[in-house]
Amino acid sequence: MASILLWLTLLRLTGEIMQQTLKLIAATVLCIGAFASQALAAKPNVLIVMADDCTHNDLPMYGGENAKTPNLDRLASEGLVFDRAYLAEAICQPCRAELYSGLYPMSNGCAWNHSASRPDIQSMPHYLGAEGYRVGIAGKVHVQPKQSFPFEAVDGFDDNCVRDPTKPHQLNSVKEFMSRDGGPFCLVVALVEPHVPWVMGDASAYPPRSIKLPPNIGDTPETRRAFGRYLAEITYMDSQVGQILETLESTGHAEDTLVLFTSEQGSQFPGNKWTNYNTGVHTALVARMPNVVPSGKRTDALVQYADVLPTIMEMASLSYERDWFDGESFADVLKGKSDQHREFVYGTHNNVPEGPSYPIRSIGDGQYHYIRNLTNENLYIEKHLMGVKGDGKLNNLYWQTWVFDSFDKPEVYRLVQRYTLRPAEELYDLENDPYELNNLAGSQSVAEVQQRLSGELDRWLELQNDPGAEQDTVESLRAARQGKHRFGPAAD
Ligand SMILES: [Ca+2]
Repeated sequence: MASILLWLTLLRLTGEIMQQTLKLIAATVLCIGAFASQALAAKPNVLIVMADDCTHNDLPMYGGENAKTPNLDRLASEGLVFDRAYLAEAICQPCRAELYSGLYPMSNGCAWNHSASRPDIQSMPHYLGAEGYRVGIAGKVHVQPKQSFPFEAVDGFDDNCVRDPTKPHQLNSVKEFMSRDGGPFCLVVALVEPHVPWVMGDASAYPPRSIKLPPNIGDTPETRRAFGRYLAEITYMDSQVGQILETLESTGHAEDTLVLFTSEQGSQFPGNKWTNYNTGVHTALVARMPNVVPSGKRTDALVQYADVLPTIMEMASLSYERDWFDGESFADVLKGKSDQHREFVYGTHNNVPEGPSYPIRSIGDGQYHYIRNLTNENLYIEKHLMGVKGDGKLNNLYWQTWVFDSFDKPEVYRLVQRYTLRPAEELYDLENDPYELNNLAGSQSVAEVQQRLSGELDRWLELQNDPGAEQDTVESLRAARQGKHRFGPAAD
């Protein structure tokens, strides 16, 4: 009898233990479930929309006095506008390689247009893909080789800068990519406006005579006509931004997506793209994410394209090693916790194959911008401005009118001179001279600034293992195209 009682007691105890264990398992499962859903919420989608060859301060949000951009204005009112965002090299391919890899041109290997990054580097698709992201690109890709940038191709947008106006873009594939199950998305939509040829949009909305040309643009009738076509493409680009954001909204992801808009580098007009001037390397950057990124605010934080990928990693709570990137995360700026980031932004220009060798290096601290022209005894020539090839749409003819009008227009002559014949060193106060028309280099009043920026530029060039003029050669470009990069930190 006693043994039966003992047996029953044991059985009850075992039952209780079992019950408690089951409760514990259930609680653990619930807890894991809750953590998993929290972790999922911590991985936002990312949508990067890029313009192409759009000078940042031709946009109204940066003081542009001509272009109409209602969609970008609305995005700016909903997000955070960066007043001091830069890229290292004001040409399509190198700046994209920097953005997607988080590495400066010398580090990722793409320091010339139409070249290639190192075949062993990792980029956005690798780092985010390893963390469960679907990483896609629609439109212009223009980075090489494929193994360094294994984006999923998303249809619907022209991938060629030379846009065919008879083939409209369509948003079905973008929508499908955003809506698809299977992890968060990171999607780049790289538009090809307002890159030449300027064939999209309604140029009649910008009558040449009513345009207020920026002070670094030569005032000739042909330039005014071209500028009107460029402005029409900016407005067309803006309408695409609006449609892409509407598509995001329609998928229900407007709230859990970090949206970044950037203008890429400056326009084809002389003194912007292909130069390290402020209208070349200074880019528009707007970030939006409801309840995370402050809305309707601006920041002076100094940031650079190499910072964007580590920023996305931090915004998604993904761990990474500091030495994976040259850039550093500015997530604290995005979250409204800080208004400061870098002390300096750095720039490079190699002119081959866009024209004869003309290496430029530069550095900025937000207010002052120091530019070093390494072979300034040579003429600066950009072959795409000569208009000798094509039908004049891609290789525009306005530059010849600058040269022609130099005869009796001193202000145009000065711009031609500024463009083709440069001093060894240039220093500008961007706060008072954003178009960089008054070179302060050598002035006693800014001697300390020049020394500080010049010294820091030297330090950076050494870190980058940059050989200077020797890099801007056909041989170096050819080696890079073959994946046999001759210089740079990774070549050691
Ligand atoms: Ca471009």
